[in-house]
Amino acid sequence: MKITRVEAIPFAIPYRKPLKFASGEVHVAEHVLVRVHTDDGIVGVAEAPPRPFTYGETQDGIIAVIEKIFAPQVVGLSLLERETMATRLARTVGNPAAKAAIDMAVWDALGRTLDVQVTELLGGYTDRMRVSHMLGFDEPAAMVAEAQRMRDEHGITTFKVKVGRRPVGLDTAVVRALREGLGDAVELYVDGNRGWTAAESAMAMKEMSDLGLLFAEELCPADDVLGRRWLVSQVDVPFIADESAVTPADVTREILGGSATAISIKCARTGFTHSQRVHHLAEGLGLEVVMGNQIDGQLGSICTVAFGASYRLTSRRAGELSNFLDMSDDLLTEPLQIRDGELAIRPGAGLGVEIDPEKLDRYRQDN
Ligand code: MUC
Ligand code: MG
Repeated sequence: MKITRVEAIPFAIPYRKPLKFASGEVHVAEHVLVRVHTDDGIVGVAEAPPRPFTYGETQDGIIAVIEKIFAPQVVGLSLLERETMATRLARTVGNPAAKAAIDMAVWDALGRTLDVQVTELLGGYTDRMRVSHMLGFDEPAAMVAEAQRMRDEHGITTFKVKVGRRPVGLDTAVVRALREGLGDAVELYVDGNRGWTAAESAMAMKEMSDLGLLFAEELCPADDVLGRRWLVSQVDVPFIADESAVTPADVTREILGGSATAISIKCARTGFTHSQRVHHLAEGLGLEVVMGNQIDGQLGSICTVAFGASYRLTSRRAGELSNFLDMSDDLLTEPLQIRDGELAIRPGAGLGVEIDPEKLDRYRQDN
């Protein structure tokens, strides 16, 4: 069970439909495939999606920090020494996606070694989650058509709407059009990616107060400390901290300071080990939790559902598991399928997925 090698492989797969939101846009999935090898011949896999506009990581930077700093610190450890590994990686500040991918690949390798699913190792609560689809910036009619297509083709009935444009009416018109076009049976919530001020956010939420929103997420920057507390005190739906609350310490600060009332857990930035810590904290604090998406491919999405299905709290709400539908292709031998609005974990050991060698050859950028 000893780790012998950690590989970081850059790959690029274009998006069929680029995702646009207040803090950036993504046209090509330029991710890093991480493979953790053991002395038993086991290989665990995970992917790191760089999000330079959110966490400052780039594809080149993720590869460099894994090859130069992290791999030498984990090679030689047993798959069971995950706490030692987490402590070693924590000596380096930042680099959340690089650390998370190593952590998840180690859990996958452990599951394959023991012949159990990662979900069983973590908590084993259920085997599937309802799916929430993310709608990026576009004209109202196009966003309604996209949501209707997701509902009709995949049975998805929960939508996260990207907001944060100016004037705020651009986005409130979209949410109104979605409610009118899809009716009361769908769940809608909004994510501003810090695009508005607190005052703009309050105005927008007031304008949308009749639309039955489920949540509001990161409408304005958490660094506008008093403005955000003021906003959260008057919004009458749970206010999700996403990029402002990555670590348990961030979550504690945001929640106890009154700057958020719910949290997003993203395995792409906290892996499984630290996502567990955030989950346990959220459970203790009695928070709403949404399993978020860092615009992951299929490998990242299977990681998210594997974790989300492990606990009651993380599987209660629809998880953001469908961004891969906007990609032109992927790396897995068997593509993920969203059926009746749900994504199930894979039955095999670990994460239960395999990388297709031909696809990896086609999309890797280092050969
Ligand atoms: C989200 O929830 O914000 C956009 C940037 C990122 O890191 O994740 C996405 C979705
Ligand atoms: Mg968000």
